[in-house]
Amino acid sequence: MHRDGVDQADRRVRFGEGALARGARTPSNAPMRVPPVVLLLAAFAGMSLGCAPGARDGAPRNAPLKIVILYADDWRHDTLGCAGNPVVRTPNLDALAAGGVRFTRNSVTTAICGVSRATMLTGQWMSRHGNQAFAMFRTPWSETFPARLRTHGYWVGHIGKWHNGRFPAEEYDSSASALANGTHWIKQPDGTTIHVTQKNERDAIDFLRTRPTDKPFCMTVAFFATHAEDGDARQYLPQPASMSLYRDVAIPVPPTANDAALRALPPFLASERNESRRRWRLRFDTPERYQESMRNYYRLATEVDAACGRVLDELARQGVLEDTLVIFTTDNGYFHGEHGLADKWYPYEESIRVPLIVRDPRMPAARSGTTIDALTLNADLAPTVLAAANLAPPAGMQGRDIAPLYLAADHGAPDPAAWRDAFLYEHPTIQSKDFIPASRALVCRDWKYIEWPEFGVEQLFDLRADPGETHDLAAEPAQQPRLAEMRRRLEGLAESAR
Ligand SMILES: [Ca+2]
Repeated sequence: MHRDGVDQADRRVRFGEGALARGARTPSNAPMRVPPVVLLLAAFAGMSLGCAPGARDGAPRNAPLKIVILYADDWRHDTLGCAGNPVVRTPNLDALAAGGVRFTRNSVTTAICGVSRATMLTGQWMSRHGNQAFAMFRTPWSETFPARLRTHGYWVGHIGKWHNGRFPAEEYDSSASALANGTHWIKQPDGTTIHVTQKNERDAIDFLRTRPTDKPFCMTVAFFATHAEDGDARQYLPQPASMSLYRDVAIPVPPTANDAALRALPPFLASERNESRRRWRLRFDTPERYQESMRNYYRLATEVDAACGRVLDELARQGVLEDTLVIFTTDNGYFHGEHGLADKWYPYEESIRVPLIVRDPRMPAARSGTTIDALTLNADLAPTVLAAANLAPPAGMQGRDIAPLYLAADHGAPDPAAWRDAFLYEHPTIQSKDFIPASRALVCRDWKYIEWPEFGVEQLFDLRADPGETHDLAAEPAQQPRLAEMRRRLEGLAESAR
């Protein structure tokens, strides 16, 4: 019943099938419903107003875009073929990036499912939305992007994983398929089982086929994959049809997946009481287990990629792909054994950086297939979606509309004066400081300052010289002025995040 999941993705690579792989968005043949002159005007508006939020104000308005957010779980920035990963096959997401723009320095402000999803919905840091783990956030629902869209006439649906307390079904037009499960295989009412990625895809396509066609829609597809199945020692349970994928591939072991990097961590992270180490033992503690875990993890990713391809094919079949803002992103990154760790939570790059691919029909054709390295965040998603619907963000929303970064026709880097050059990362204690300790960080383009408040420990990394973050410079006498400045700046951002 799910045999064609990966096969179809493979065919697309070989034969160029599928709406995106056919090159529907190449500059010369992009079938746009919006007249090119309108796009041109929008592009000029974006240029002249720079990167300020609400830069489209005063510009000729396009119709509100339809919105599809493809949202995967525990999937870091480089688990994409188009991001240079030498193993994982993601032909549909690669095609999405080829017809859109990929943000290479996109991060989450908190790397754990529930908190990051609350930020995605509210456009706020944890300090403001108040969800410290997996409960409902304290921000009024009316200030979330789904609520604003629905109030303004959108048909709004949430498919798949929900990790913010009780799912508020009454706030959505279509929500029968919101899932609270944490398993890869789901028992259905008729006694059969279905893989969670298949169910996510099926529910998404049902939403698209049953929506009213006289109003715009917004659909979030929250895939459970590539999250591990926490209660199963095997951790990753892909579909049988995927098992031939990567079977003969030797997955490269990251350069910092070793004992030396583990010993370089603060001792409370290198401790066997730390949950990241327990999960490392489940997944990565022998070379054989490392290979098997990563193969299965990448199989789950390729299954999500194929599901995304079929959702996009459905948009194309309905003739609405060129009216739709499509976003692919995820809720947090993931350690693949780097530093001797597994999972996420901590402020290192593997854990906080996530993919962000945006395909926007307003985008100048010359932007197709380009990348942008501005420091974008999960907090930017809500205001970006609202702006695409011609709606202003609520006053308490803290992220910024990223569209001005790609609506400008030139390929240059964003004006550093017009976009953030640093951001606050924050993570709560989960259970206890020994299990998952709290952390904060100031992340700049080239430097990162990390604070572990429960242990009074600080770290400082030169990201340019030391991208693996294995040489802590916090004790270096020459770095004390920088350390003091970064401490001060972190406090300032933390204050304004509340
Ligand atoms: Ca997650």
